[in-house]
Amino acid sequence: MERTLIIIKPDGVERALIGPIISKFEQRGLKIVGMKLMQVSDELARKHYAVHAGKPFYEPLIEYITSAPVVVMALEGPQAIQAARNTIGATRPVEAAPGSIRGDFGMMVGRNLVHGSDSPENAAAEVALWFEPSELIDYTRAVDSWILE
Ligand code: DAT
Ligand code: MG
Repeated sequence: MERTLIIIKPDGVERALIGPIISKFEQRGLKIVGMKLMQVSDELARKHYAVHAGKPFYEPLIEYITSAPVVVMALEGPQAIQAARNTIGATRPVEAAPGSIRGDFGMMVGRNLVHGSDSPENAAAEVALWFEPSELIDYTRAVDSWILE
């Protein structure tokens, strides 16, 4: 089992797309093990996007992610990182497949609606950065045997 960190970015919250975005992950079969609405601080934004520090889009990215509340989730499932990335779609929404979140709802890279961790190492670090252990809930869904072989 893997866990991955998902952020519904400020445009997703402001555009009233929280429900449709969560539905994509829920319908896929990914299990929500943590979820909260929060205003991201400048400090947390810079930690989360540290890998992009110095790039031309870094400051606009920090401004964007701190510009309105976000919904942050930890999702669990087999190969959850790859499954979630595919459900989110390509970084540039015009290149994202129809049916993906960015492909269905997005137009531009700087308003691409969702973040998803990109590797097991980053997923573990990001889940730990955004959630306290006590905010992550272990439970079994009654439908799990219909989703997981
Ligand atoms: P992703 O969010 O698909 O993992 P990433 O980690 O490469 O993409 O970049 C993080 C975010 O930074 C991305 O969602 C949007 C922004 N970004 C990335 N590359 C960009 C670019 N060339 N121009 C503008 N914004 C960019
Ligand atoms: Mg990334």
